[in-house]
Amino acid sequence: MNTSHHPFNPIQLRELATQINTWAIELGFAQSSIIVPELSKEHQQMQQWLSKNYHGQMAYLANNAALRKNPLEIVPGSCRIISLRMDYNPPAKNAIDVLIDKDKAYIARYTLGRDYHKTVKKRLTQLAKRIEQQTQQLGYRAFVDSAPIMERAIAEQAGLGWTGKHTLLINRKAGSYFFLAELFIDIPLPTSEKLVMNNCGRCTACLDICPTQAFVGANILDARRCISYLTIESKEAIPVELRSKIGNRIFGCDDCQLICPWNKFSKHSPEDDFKPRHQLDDISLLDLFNWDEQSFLKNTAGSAIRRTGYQGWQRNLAVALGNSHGGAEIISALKEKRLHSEPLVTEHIDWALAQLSQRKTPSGSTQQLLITNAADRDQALIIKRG
Ligand code: B12
Ligand code: SF4
Ligand code: SF4
Repeated sequence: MNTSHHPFNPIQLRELATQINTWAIELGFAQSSIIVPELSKEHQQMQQWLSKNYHGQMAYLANNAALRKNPLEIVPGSCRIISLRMDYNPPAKNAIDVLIDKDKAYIARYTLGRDYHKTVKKRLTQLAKRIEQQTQQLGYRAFVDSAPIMERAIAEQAGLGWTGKHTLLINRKAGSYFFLAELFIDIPLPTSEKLVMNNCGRCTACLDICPTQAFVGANILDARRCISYLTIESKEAIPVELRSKIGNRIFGCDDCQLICPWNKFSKHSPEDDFKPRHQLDDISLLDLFNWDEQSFLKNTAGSAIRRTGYQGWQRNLAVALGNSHGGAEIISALKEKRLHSEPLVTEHIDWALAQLSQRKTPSGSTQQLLITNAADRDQALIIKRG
């Protein structure tokens, strides 16, 4: 990064800070705030979290501990972080309706459309270019979902929201369906950190609803049990005892956010990029299971779903089919795929076939379901289906 001296007086810096917030909104961000973070407490807690192995196979989370504590050191010459959030909640088929339908595939809301890394990074770069036009010189680096950065802790200090018991950031006016991103810059702009009150109160709905009981307690997630980890990050077999709890969630999970009362304030994102592609918000498990590798690659081009790879995709679908109503078509598709699959997938197909052969009635699952009425989320009910 260029560490050149910027000859701006305090008034110009203040004006620039205000302009940056306006440009950020024009570029599709919901909010931005400038900060010099102080993360020693969060860093220490993260070390504790890592020492319990809650991160599973996400070894990258244990790397770069020193940089995580002092993020500005990641970009030599930088002296401020612009912390931003972008809403993603897409207009899509009602999440609960999909979760209840055991033959449909549930894909987390954040990834129904284009890969957010691409969209958000592009906007961050556009924001940097606008600042550069104004200042002539700018050293910067853009990050979104970048591993060595504690994005949530930074955004919390910046005042973009508070950390909910589910470990995600919540904004009073917008809920939690947003991405976090950062622009590191070398201009000493006035900071705008703000302490946001924690509004979780006595609520524990997210902790209680989690289908795999992944929370060790408030604010502490054992990622190894989280469906998001199991279906996206893990390259291994899904633990047998968790398979039936996964239900029809084939890529990520939103239950702890769907139940959160603050998400009644979430508005649909105006971004076309986040709108569902290939009807991924309303598609049957069988249709997706029938995709061959080429179709998978073609249909997930430019989508974050590619991250799981074709094997991971098939593994996840096999588990969900084992939790479905079953029927001749599903059983024959599983048997057919079994002939051409790698051992990881074959083992999950065998599990699915065994589940379906044991099933006497179509709805034998004790899967926890979440029923909420979008019009009145306060009336959210949690029921067990026997
Ligand atoms: C690794 C990761 C995951 C992992 C682990 C999640 C987790 N909670 O850590 C997995 C794969 C499970 C995951 C899942 C999801 N993720 Co994710 N993930 C990340 C990533 C890359 C790093 C997060 C991290 O550092 N985790 C490590 C742990 C240590 O962090 P932590 O929970 O905040 O740790 C604190 C607590 O453990 C606490 N603690 C520890 N001990 C103690 C003791 C006490 C007493 C207390 C009070 C606290 C405490 O202190 C720690 C530090 O503050 C970030 C991007 C980034 N670079 O920050 C995105 C990020 C957090 N994920 C995001 C999203 C959207 C999701 C999902 C919703 C996706 C989905 N729909 O499937 C789910 C939500 C699951 C959940 N409830 O968290 C967004 C969240 C946006 C927001 N509104 O907050 C982020 C910020 C990505 C982004 N750029 O937008 N994710
Ligand atoms: S994303 Fe799903 S599995 Fe993960 S913690 Fe939230 S409710 Fe539990
Ligand atoms: S569900 Fe309740 S406890 Fe969980 S994050 Fe939302 S308000 Fe906080």
